[in-house]
Amino acid sequence: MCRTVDLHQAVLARNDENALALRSYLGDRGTVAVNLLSSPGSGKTALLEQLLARAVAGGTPAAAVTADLATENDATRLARSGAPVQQILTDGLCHLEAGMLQRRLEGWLPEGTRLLFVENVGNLVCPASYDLGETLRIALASVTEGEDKPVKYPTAFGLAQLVVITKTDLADAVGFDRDAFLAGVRQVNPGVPVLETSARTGQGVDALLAHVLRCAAGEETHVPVLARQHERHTHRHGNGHGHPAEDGHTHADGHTHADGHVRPGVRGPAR
Ligand SMILES: Nc1nc2c(ncn2[C@@H]2O[C@H](COP(=O)(O)OP(=O)(O)OP(=O)(O)O)[C@@H](O)[C@H]2O)c(=O)[nH]1
Ligand SMILES: [Mg+2]
Repeated sequence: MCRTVDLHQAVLARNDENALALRSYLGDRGTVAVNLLSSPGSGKTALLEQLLARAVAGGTPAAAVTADLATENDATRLARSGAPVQQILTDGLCHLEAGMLQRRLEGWLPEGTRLLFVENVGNLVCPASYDLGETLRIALASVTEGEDKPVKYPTAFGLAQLVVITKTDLADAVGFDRDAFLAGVRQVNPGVPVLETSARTGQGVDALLAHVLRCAAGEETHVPVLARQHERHTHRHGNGHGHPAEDGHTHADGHTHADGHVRPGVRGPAR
């Protein structure tokens, strides 16, 4: 008998299991993971350099893992902050997976790390579907990329719990249409907080770190509509519960629908 196996769905399902284990591993250590996702060159590393330096100066134990297909350039840049940093080379893969991150953390993640920043591979498509056990997912876009990125990449921006506009020092030079960008964000992810930053001038970096710390303390949560829709879909068709999920109820495995993180099984459509 022949059986059709959807390889992509199988890979995502395995990642969800690994992300569940990773979330619990991090939770046991009191570590909160922040997943940064954007297109190549939009300024993830530059912003992280600033965030890590401020976290270190402010006495918040922070660490970072950065992923690329090639080179250790970003790890070298981030390590200048004084925070512990690891580079993952993905061997051609366009995204990070939970298992890859967990393997890198084991035996390395320093005791007492409060914030673990994870710079994903520069890509607005593949990484969007992979839960990394994070508590906060940030989608970034620089003013030089154009205003339409949120609507062109609705999974990446639709599953974010925070959207960050980068390189605002260049906004006037490139004629960035802020209102159009914000309208696009509202369309794919109503209610998501949006912060504006420049790693060059430092604008908005303190506010961003403060937001991350509030999320880590559970004081700031945003559950994207897209995440709720996918969760309902998963519950009806994928996980055997046989009923759509309602926000606020608790399952036998202890997870609830009001806790604000993008849960295993909550992901964008397969691409
Ligand atoms: N003017 C200006 N340039 C910036 C800013 N942030 C980053 N850049 C520049 O943009 C380029 C790319 O920045 P990176 O931080 O390497 O971008 P990235 O998102 O980490 O790139 P990948 O890791 O390749 O995906 C570099 O030349 C930075 O100096 C900013 O706020 N303002
Ligand atoms: Mg980078």
